[in-house]
Amino acid sequence: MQIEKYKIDEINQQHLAKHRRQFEFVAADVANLDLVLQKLGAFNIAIPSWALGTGGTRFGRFSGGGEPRSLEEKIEDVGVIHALNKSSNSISLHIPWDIPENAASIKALAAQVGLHFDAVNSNTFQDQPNQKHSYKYGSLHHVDKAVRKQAIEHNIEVIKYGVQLDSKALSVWLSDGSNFPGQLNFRRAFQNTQESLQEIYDALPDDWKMWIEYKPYEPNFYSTTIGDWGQSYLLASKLGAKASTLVDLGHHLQGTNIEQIVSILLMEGKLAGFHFNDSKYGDDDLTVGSINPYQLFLIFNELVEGMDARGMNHAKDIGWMIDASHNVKDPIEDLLQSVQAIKIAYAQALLVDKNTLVTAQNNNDVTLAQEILQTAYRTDVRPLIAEASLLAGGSIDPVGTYRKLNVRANLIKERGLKTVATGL
Ligand code: LRH
Ligand code: MN
Ligand code: MN
Repeated sequence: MQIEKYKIDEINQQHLAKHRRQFEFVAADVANLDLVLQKLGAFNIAIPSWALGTGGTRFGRFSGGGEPRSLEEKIEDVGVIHALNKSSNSISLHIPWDIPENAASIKALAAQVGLHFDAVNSNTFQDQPNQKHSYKYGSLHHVDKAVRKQAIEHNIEVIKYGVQLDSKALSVWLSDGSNFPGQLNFRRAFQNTQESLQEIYDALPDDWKMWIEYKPYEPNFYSTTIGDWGQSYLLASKLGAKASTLVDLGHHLQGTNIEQIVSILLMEGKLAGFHFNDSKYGDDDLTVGSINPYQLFLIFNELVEGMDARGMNHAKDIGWMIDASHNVKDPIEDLLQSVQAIKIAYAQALLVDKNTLVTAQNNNDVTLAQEILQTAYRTDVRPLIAEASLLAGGSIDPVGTYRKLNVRANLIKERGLKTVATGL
């Protein structure tokens, strides 16, 4: 199913007068309006192929109906998202959850709806049917070389799929760790991981990157071999220029100052990009911006400042992706909300009065520095997002338009009520 542009335009038309009033009100005080709109227009966030179905917990899973039953249908769904928000022009595959058997036709299908392929993700945290060695005690860090070899080969195979799709990065997340003290020699586990990653790194094409994700716990509950940004950074530094650290917002212990981590990684040229989501307790994979939107803004504030300082292109020079899961919401609605939340935080960060902030910082004027950040954060930038979307041919109100067009009901009619998508 595809959404024709005229249908989006028709619905936009109904809201145009109100949008104009709201836009002009906020735009009047935005000094760099054209630049902000242009940057918002260029900004895209990748959608993971595993987020298009209803997630679940180990206690149960409640299907929402009309879920994509194949990679082709997942591409269709991302096409719907992109048609509405004009900010989701790529899809990230998790292999073997989604195997592009016929890469040429998959690529052509994606291109038809304006999509390309973002990073490919390897999976050595689950055993696959007919797999020779088990990952029960880890993969790249495993004490047994044969298991490590199997995991290395899987990653190299994932790169090969990615090459066929014109992806340019391999995302590696390892669940490797231990459940009890004494189970593991930390140093040996780390060195094995490094050696294994080196072999994968050596198989990367010249124009590819390796993104190393960290996570403190789960599924292992005593130690994780790449448990924090320091361990990821250390590996990325040892491996070389193509390797860098991927920040998944949910992969931090409560209270961690993520924006500071982002700032330092960026300074060192080692920030790969993001897996966006939100969390209250752990790796909750909630809709971006649903719990702590101020933190998201503060991260974007560091990003805008740090990327500008390094002369980086906001839209291209790091990876932007959502990594969320939806237990009770329509996944497409949830993803639309997530993308909007990211754009809101980005727009607010673009509004920060940087020169005055620098002066306030240099004068130790703490109150003024806080005022500057909060003034930007408290600006209702939604009309700016709507305007950028309108200019790009998208919807003023993606979730509202999705509902008015009855997309889910049509998908259920087409695909059925009892559908199960692969993924989380
Ligand atoms: C691990 C993780 C990682 C995986 C994805 C499915 O918690 O964030 O990025 O690839 O979930
Ligand atoms: Mn992730
Ligand atoms: Mn996660």
